[in-house]
Order: sequence, then C-alpha cells, then structure tokens
Amino acid sequence: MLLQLPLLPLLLLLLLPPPISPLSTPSPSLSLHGSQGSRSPLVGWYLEELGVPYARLPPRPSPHPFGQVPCLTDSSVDPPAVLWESGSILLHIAAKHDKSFKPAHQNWVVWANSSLDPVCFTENARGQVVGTGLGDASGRLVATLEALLEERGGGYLEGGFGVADVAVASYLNYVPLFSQTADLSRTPSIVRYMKKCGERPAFRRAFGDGHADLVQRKCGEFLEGGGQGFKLPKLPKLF
Ligand SMILES: N[C@@H](CCC(=O)N[C@@H](CS)C(=O)NCC(=O)O)C(=O)O
Repeated sequence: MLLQLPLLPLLLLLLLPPPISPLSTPSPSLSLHGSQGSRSPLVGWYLEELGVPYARLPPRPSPHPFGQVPCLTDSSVDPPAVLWESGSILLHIAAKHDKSFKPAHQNWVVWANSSLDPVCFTENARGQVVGTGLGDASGRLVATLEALLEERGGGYLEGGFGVADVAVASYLNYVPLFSQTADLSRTPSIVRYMKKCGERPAFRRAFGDGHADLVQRKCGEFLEGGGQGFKLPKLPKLF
C-alpha cells in the first residue's frame, strides 16, 4: 500500500492530455533588438497596442548598420527586411498592421524623430543626454505643441489613438526618466497628454512598471505644481 502512493501522481499524468508543444506555436516574424532603457520600448508599445506578436532580442548582435537600437527584422517579407530608426520602424508596422493608419500620422512620426527628439534630449558632443529643452515653455516648438494639445481638449493628436501618439508621447514621456529636474508645470496640456498616453496598459507593458509609475507621479506633480497655463508667445514671422 505504501509503495503504491507515489504511483498515483504518475498515473494522473498519463491520463492528462499532452501539453501543447512550443514547436507548434509559429515563432513571430517580427524580432525587435533592444533594451529597456533605450528607445526600443516605443516600438514594443505600438506592437502591444496592435496585438502583433514579436520576439524581444538583445541589442547586439543586430543587423543595425550603426550597431544601435531599436532594430526590427521582419521575416514575413521577401527578402526579410531590416528596419532601423525608430520612426522608420513605426511606419513599417503601421503600413502592414494598422488599419487606422492615416497619412497625417506620418507627419508626427517623422516630426518626433527629427524635431521633438533634439528638444526632449539635449546631448553633449559625445551623444550623451545632459538635459532637456522641454521645460522651456517659451521655445517655439514647445509653445506650439502646448497650444495644439490645448486645442484638442485632452484628446489625441489625430482623433483616435494612433501611431502619431506612440511616436510623440514616447519621446515626451522619456523626459521625466532622463531629466529628473525638468519642470513641465508651465505646459499643462502637454503634461495631461503625457499622463493620458502613459496610462494606457500597452504603454505599461512595453515600458515597464517603473517607467509608467514615474510618468504618472511626475505628471501629477507638474499638474499640482499649479501649471499656470501658457499663452502662445508672439513668434517672429517666417514668411
Ligand atoms: N534616431 C535613432 C536613435 C538611435 C539611438 O540613439 N539609439 C541609442 C539607444 S536609445 C543607442 O543605440 N545607443 C547606443 C549606441 O549608440 O551605441 C532612432 O530613433 O532609432
């Protein structure tokens, strides 16, 4: 009798259906080379929003010609595609997987990479982030973005949430992480937008709890800090 007891779990195991073999799940065609503290989670955020599966790979080795991250490979196209530059990666995903993608989204994605990035991250000559220009509410880019978001009355950039918001809000939401001394209280519409985008579950899944919590805490502080509101300054006429 004593000898039979250990056999019971074994018998039960034999009666259970076999577990699904991992080999029966096709591996995703998208692979993202990246790391948590880099720009790569912004690509992950978009894929999470769309529910598109992807494999997370270490930063190196990767086929990125400059050895940077993020870098995405897509084996579903022939020949397999190598995408680099976060904006280029987002636009590739948008064209293939996002039914709500509109041409206007494209403007914001390119703008985020070319114009917003250097304002969010001030770098030294060696490319190290040393601060941010986002707290300068009188700068033309910041003031205009604040006014545009105020006009939207708490909404997203192009109506419903889209890749435009992934690109823009990702950069904005890096600022509390990289520049802990930045004070954004003079641009409450930008801060409310950062907070709203950062509340999305897919943002949290991609960037992690630490980053998502920091965004919420800092945005709360900026808003409580009595964001004075900001009047768009008279900008010099260009044309
Ligand atoms: N403009 C590029 C920037 C890429 C970039 O600077 N990546 C950083 C991480 S966020 C990197 O790979 N740094 C390491 C290196 O340059 O070797 C993009 O948007 O993808």
